[in-house]
Amino acid sequence: MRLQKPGEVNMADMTDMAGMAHMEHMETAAKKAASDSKDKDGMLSCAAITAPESSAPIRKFDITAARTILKLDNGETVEAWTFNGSSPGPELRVKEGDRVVVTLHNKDLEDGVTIHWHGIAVPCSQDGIAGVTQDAVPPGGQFTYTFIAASPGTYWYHSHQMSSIQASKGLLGALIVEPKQRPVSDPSTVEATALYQQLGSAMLVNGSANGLAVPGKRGEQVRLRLINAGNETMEFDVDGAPFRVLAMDGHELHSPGLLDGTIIPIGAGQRYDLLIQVPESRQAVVYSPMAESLSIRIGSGSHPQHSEGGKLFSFVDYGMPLPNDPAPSVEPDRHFELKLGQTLFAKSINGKSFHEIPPMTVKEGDHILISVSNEGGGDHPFHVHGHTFRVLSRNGVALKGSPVYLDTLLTKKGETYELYMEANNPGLWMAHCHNLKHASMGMSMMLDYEGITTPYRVGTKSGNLPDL
Ligand SMILES: [Cu+2]
Repeated sequence: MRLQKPGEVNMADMTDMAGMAHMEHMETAAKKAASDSKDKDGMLSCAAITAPESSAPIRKFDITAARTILKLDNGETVEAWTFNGSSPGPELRVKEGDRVVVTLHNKDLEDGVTIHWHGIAVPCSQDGIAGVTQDAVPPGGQFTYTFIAASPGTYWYHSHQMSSIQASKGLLGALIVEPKQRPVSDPSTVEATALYQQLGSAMLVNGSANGLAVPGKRGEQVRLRLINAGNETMEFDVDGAPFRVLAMDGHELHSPGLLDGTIIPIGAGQRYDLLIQVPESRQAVVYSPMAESLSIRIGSGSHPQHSEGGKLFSFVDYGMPLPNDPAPSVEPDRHFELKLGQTLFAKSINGKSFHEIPPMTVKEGDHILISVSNEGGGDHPFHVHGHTFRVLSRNGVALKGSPVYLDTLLTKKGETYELYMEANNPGLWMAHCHNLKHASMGMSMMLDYEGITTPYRVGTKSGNLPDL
């Protein structure tokens, strides 16, 4: 497990510094760079990249991480790690454009804790990555995150210190950014969040082991925000009513059509917003065979007939192209090919694992093309921090429906996708599989901007182990 626990790694240049004589000097220089904004070599510290002052409305939250004995509603007791005493932690609801200020306190988690804002393009210093953008917050310590919630949608948050351990112990929650103006595609009058997670051995939705009831009258339109905060792909179907996919990963789709008998596969870390109209029979049910006791009952009529089968939803031809589509027509400045697979003992990208994978190095303003292939070892939901990418093609077939913008792409064995991204958020960013167990086994790399450095270090020396 050497790869998971290097002595000391600088994620800005991936050198394993353990035992290097000039290490102390370099660390001091880097820490100094955090206070000056640029050091003498013209390097800019990630720690100095913050949200600019603005007159945006401020929304403040306090979140305390602590060990908690949770009693579930099925009678089971779980030794959990919680945010504000529950798992999931509080649903944070803000308005588009708000300045979100969250103070994280660590009561008693010995390994330290952070919060990563999954899907939000925050400034580098606010991304919550232990050993890259900050040190893990020790017991008794605190860290205040500040960012602008610029893009409305369904997001979530989780610890990115020992993420595979801490997320499954319960350190996660939903983050909803309400739009200033409701999109025309959304006529809903009711909305509900359904966050699915694996807490120890229990599958839960919104912390319940018994499913979810969403009130709704006949004919009413419900916006359902589905969040997969577990490690495995979940497939959902909707019984009793046709439905639409309004948004993926927080980004609205254009002219989404009605679906019936269609299975929605949601990869780990992904979000789907569905629009479901309460039928004449007054109840629709959202059901996942992976979590049979966790169905979502919408409305209050008789239980609809469950229909087996159906075809898998594909975003390749769903919805309509935008009339004035800002489609990326420029030649990419950088092209990266990532093969997600496994070696004998590890999960790998291009045959290497964790800090041994060469980073994708870019500079601000670059147009980036990324080809991602899944060569096996399970589903790999590929997540990029700090950016939203556009999916151009799957298996060589260009998308012909709505444009699709994601932060997490579900890939299945044998699939290849082409993604387009603009380098518009200078920093040091992780790009990893969001089956966090795979990330902890090495399927985690960096997207580094030229000229950005960090005073923080990953490894056993600092105790910052973002993906363990
Ligand atoms: Cu994976």
